[in-house]
Amino acid sequence: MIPVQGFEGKKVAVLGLGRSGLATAQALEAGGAIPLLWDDSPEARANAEAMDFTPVDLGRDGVWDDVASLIVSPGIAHLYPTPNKIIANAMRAGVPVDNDIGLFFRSFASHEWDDFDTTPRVIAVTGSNGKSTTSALIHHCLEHVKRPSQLAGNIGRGVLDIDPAHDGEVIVLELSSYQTDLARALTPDIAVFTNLSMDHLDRHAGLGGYFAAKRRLFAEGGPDRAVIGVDEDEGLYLSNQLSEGPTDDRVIKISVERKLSGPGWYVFARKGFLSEYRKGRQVGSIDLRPIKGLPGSHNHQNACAAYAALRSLGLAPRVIEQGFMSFAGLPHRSQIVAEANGVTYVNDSKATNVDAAAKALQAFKNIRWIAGGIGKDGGLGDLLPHVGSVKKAYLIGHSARDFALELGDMPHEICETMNHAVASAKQDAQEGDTVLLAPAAASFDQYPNFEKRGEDFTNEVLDALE
Ligand code: UMA
Repeated sequence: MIPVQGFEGKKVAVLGLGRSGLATAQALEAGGAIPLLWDDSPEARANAEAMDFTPVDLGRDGVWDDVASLIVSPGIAHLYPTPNKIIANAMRAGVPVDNDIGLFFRSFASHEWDDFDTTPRVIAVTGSNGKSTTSALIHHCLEHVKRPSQLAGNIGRGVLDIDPAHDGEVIVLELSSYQTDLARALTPDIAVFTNLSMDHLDRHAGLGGYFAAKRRLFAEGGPDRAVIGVDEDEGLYLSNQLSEGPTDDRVIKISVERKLSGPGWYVFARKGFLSEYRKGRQVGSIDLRPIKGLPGSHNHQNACAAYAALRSLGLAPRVIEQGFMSFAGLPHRSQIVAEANGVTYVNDSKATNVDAAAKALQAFKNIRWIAGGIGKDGGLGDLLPHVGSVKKAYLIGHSARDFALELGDMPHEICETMNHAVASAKQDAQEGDTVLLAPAAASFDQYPNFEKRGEDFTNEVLDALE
């Protein structure tokens, strides 16, 4: 773990005792701070007690008198839709509110680094979609070249849980808007912005607030190198703000919608071919089509982002290509879980919003589409232009009927459960079809999280094929 610096002998409150909160508590203690821990859930408090921590009720009077900081877990709202009461009280008492990401950036560098030949570096990846795959792909390619590397953040491992860096190590962090919004220090060496689409709007009071939260990654101290997806207006604007002019190659622009040209540094993918141009000359290219772990244009965008980050670390194009070839993809993201009788079964449970689902729908043909759960604001809206490859939809969960209304004439069936949806899709499927779970909705009506939903789909498929 990374011992937290700067709070020796001081009390630091920690709200939320999930993955990030428990790692934070341990890292604070390792750095000599006195953590005061609380979670609104009795079960989470019991977990903490099992780890020898004693929870302290942060709701009681006078608790903030000598507390140096409050560290908040990303899932707990500090402002919108309404601030959590404990956070609001801390703010009223003038206690600085921060999160594990802020603690990480202030604590990561250590005196041991004085003896290193190569200073450790941090790559931070944000964006609405593709940030997990991009982060994992960067990490995979670094491992492929045997460069020391660790992967943490929104992808599932608390950032303070990682081991102190080795000489030349590269830490790859996936950061959500919840995490970038609150962090008091955000100083990656390389920052990546994949794309922006509607998500988490309740937590940021709309798209502007959501973009502002992500932009903080590029504002606080400024990374040495920024990799920016410019296919949306927001990315284009961000790249413009960071750049001194057309020849400034501190910003690497990436696209999957158009060929980028000019005197700067560009990486783009068209018709399955990735190209890198610098100072007007092509310096690298990769045929992405045979790479099984990166199907579809959304994954080609992830490949462009990872490629650009790795190039800025100095890896050669051929070495990156070899890394891409051996990348198996991430669970729940365009993950092929079975192939039988000419039918492919794909789990994209991570497609929790319309934009991610649209990308999955564009990556495959002859689709039997399993969708539904808790739909997001705006319904299926932006997805409808991309359903051309869908033969039939199998609708589950809370939004099944609403989705059915929006799909209009498209063949569909209200299935309610995953079991029913998989059984119907399997029965209907013909050779050459893809049965695709891409829900375009959150999972919480039927599952604790998208991972459990993806696992249920996979198990239902494997059972049905037995
Ligand atoms: N809690 C309270 N009071 C509240 C709300 C929650 O005490 O009002 C407590 C809960 O009882 C629970 C704890 O807070 O014990 C959970 O905190 P959390 O939701 O922040 O979950 P963690 O386990 O700490 O996981 C967090 C990220 N979760 C969220 O952002 C919601 C994980 O991202 C991340 O992997 C992990 O830190 C390690 O960094 C998950 C996620 O869903 C994958 N991210 C969102 C997404 O990808 O869309 C942003």
